[in-house]
Amino acid sequence: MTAPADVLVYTTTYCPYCVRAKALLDKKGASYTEVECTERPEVRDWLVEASKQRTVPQVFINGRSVGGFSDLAALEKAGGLDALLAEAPEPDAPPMPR
Ligand SMILES: N[C@@H](CCC(=O)N[C@@H](CS)C(=O)NCC(=O)O)C(=O)O
Repeated sequence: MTAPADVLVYTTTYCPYCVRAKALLDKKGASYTEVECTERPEVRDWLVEASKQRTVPQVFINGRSVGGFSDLAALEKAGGLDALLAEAPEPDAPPMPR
């Protein structure tokens, strides 16, 4: 499946959950942009605000916070991930740090 959705995965180095989140998206055939924020404290601060979580990874689909790997896996298990990945982004979606 090729996802038209704008998928952003915020990661840090040495993060096993980040690896798992990316592996799940790879398995789904979803394309995504990885935003490595180990050395980007301003992005980490933004992430806490935007996701209400302090851990990485944080996954956003079309600007919507999905959460971390466990949230992504739960969404997939519940059968809700495909629909989100199939949605096209809004043309006027707010900009996200990349
Ligand atoms: N339930 C979360 C756990 C994520 C997690 O514990 N991530 C670690 C890195 S692999 C983390 O962010 N630890 C705290 C930190 O690095 O500040 C998920 O599935 O994404």
